Amino acid sequence: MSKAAAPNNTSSQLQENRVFKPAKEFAGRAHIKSMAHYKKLWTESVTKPDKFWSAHAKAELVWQKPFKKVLQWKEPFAKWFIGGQLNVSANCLDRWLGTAYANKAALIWEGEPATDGKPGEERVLTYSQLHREVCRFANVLKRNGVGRGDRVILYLPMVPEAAISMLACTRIGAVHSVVFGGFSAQSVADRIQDSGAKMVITADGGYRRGAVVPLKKNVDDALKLQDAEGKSLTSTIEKVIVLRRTWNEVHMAEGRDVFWHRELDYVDDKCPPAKMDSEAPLFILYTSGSTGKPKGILHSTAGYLLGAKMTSKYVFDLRDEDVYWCTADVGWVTGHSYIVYGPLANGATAVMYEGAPNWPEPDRFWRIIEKYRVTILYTAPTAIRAFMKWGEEWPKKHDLSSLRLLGSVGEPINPEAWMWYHRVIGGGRCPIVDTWWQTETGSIMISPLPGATPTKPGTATLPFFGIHPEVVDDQGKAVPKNTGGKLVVRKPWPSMLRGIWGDPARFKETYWTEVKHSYFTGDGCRQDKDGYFWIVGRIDDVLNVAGHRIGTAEVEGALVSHPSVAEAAVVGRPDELKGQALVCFVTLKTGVHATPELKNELRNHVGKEIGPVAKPDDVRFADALPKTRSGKIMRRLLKQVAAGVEIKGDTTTLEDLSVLAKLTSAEEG
Ligand code: 7RM
Repeated sequence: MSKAAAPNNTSSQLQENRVFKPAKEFAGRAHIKSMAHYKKLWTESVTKPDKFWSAHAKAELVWQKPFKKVLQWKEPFAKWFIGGQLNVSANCLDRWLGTAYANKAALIWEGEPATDGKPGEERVLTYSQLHREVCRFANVLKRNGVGRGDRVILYLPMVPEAAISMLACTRIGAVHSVVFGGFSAQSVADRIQDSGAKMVITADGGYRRGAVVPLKKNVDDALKLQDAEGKSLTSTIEKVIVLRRTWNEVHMAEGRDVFWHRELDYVDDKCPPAKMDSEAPLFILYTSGSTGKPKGILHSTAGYLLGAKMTSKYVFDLRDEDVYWCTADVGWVTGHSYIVYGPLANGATAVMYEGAPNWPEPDRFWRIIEKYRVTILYTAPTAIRAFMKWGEEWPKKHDLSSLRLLGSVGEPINPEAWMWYHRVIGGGRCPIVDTWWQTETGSIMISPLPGATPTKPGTATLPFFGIHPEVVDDQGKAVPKNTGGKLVVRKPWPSMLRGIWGDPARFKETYWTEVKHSYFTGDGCRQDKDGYFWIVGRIDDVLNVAGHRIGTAEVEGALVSHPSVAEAAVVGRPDELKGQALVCFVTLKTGVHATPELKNELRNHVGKEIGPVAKPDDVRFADALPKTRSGKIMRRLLKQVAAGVEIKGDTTTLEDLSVLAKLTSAEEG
């Protein structure tokens, strides 16, 4: 075994022997019923991509004008379904009118419970009702000067109007850019400036753990911000539309700000869908990279929609009778593709929830699943680990027997969390689809298909149709099985990003320079003997300790497999002898005390799980780990803490700044 491969001999490799075969119920009924069927389709999809994508684009999407050519590839710029015209909102809504789906629930919305103990509000919108609301609001947009190609910032709570405004933009060909409600005024301003948006759609407030998030106030602040020369960052903004949600007092600027509900009085509900070119920009979504300010990831119309639709259908095995719930916020790509566009393009029923998983009690999710008889749950490992920490008693209080499929996204899922999710939430009967993808990829890239793919805890398994991922070395050459390397994608796919808004050079540099003729994902990975892809995490999070390659995710997996540990984050610290030393930040389960003995025990535990090379140099206990709003651990900050330097850079995405303060002031000992 090579040095590089040695650290892979981990608890997760032991999990490779635990194989969960597709349940009979799935193998019999799923869209893809066997491994042979999957392999045949996948092979066709990559050997004859034009034929494959042409057939699926025709079958899945409703076109206003047929496309002439499937793909034009001038690396790194792809154009898909050239000459075609279609409208995303028509594909999500109009196509269901006059069918049995018209009066089916499109969105089931549950608001956050009130502080006085009253249950959360509840709203159901059928396909025909959602269509009407989208048409009316699209007319409001037009009335306020928004047209084809104009950028619109959406800064909203998790209410149906978030989906309505996204769809209304697509109806008239405007380009939305959703900004997560947890971001600051500065982030809103930065995104307005970068995108050159004309309008902001916001709300007076949103509810979060019983408190009101002052969204409109943040927009007011954003619109006042200036650059170093005193120039406004947001001079392109002409109008602000304000939704009444919490009815708290807001300032309305005369001539600029208008109320959503008042505007509806001036419009009717007739709004024909704009004919959009396949390649027309659909949305921009900002995402953090390893350097600089967030990049505006640009997606276009036909390819994105096809990716979102097909992956929703095949990965979640969507059926007419499903009640599907993705717990992401629409401010993230997961919310775009798997709350709004994917499910609606399939005529599915999607649940949308406004609040936190542990407000007012840690059983919110399980209550909602029981109440609406949710059949498919799609959530993140970070949430699963929190539920593990809060204890089994919370899910045990509820009837979760409606669930038939579980999904995971956002980070590698450690085998312990996978097993817990499978046993406690899935009752041992639900397949888990561990879905690997990125904001940039638009839709799921690597994932099991529930009727076909045997799963193993901790791996996203195999590529989706048309996706050609490979693990390569520094020269861009494919590495042998069981060897770590860079994850790349060799061929363009329909839902891939079309660029970074306003910065084609950065697009090329970030994604198409690292490995020749390939899309560089930024993730480290290895394939096992069955060809399954085990994502290690971001390459910048892969450490090199004394010449050994160690995945932070692997060490974290080992740490959380210890009964005392709730969560762990591992970073590198510059070390004169070894290049990098391994520093672990650990939060403990309730009732466990931080002692020097436990530190030693954990070091030895990791040494035992992975190998002596991975034995941590330092274990530090923390009350909580600093995380982005989407639940990703902020390793950049932890690296600085580990190295003992001052915290620098953009900290606006911290879930809780006090967490960081605690860490920096905490003494080692
Ligand atoms: C959907 C989303 C992308 C990064 C990606 C990975 C990590 C996401 C998984 C995963 C292992 C997974 N978009 N990641 N899913 N790692 N297994 N199933 O999260 O743009 O916000 O993040 O997230 O590192 O590069 S994202």
